[in-house]
Amino acid sequence: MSYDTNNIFAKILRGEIPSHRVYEDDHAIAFMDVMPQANGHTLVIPKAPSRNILDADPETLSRLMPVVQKVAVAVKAAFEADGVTVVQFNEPAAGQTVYHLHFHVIPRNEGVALKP
Ligand code: DGP
Repeated sequence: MSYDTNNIFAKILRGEIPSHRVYEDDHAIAFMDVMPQANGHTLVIPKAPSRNILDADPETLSRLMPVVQKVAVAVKAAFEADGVTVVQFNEPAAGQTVYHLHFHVIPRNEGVALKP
């Protein structure tokens, strides 16, 4: 499948849709998820146009993963969480609904289930 430049995260990157950005560098941004599965649910996306991990080039991934780690550490501390779930989905069959590569960073606490 090809990359659709009108996907919601592409519009967020271009500033056409508002978002609560918590991190930005030359290659990636992080912003709060509008449908959080837990308080502090954050999304990390590359600025490069990849549909998902299946078509992402290795350079995009190698630049993105340190940001995912940085955001995971920051979110865990900011929300005083016991742990962090880092997850991403590829194609509709796997649960992907927005077709710009993204990692979910979700603070977790002992005994607390994710919101559906
Ligand atoms: P996924 O199933 O992995 O494709 O998850 C897409 C996530 O994106 C989902 O948790 C909800 C979030 N989302 C969808 N639309 C918007 C939006 O307009 N703004 C923000 N901040 N998040 C969005």
